[in-house]
Amino acid sequence: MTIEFQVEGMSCQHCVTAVTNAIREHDESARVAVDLASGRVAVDSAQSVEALKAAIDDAGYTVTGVASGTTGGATSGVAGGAV
Ligand SMILES: [Cu+2]
Repeated sequence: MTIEFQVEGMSCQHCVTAVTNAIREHDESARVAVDLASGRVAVDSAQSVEALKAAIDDAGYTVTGVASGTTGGATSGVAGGAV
């Protein structure tokens, strides 16, 4: 499942690496794609949204939004809500 997080506080490549590593610590096989400009972190993982959000939080960044199940582009199900 692909989960998209909106993350605040990432400002450079170091932050991208920190967030990526934090997620990988929870799920070695997770695929992580970070768009620094928009602050979006797309994670393809079997882990729960809560666990992934906690990993990002623990790395020192703030998750301001979550959208899951967005494969194919159309947002459906739980989107944009507070977690
Ligand atoms: Cu940085």
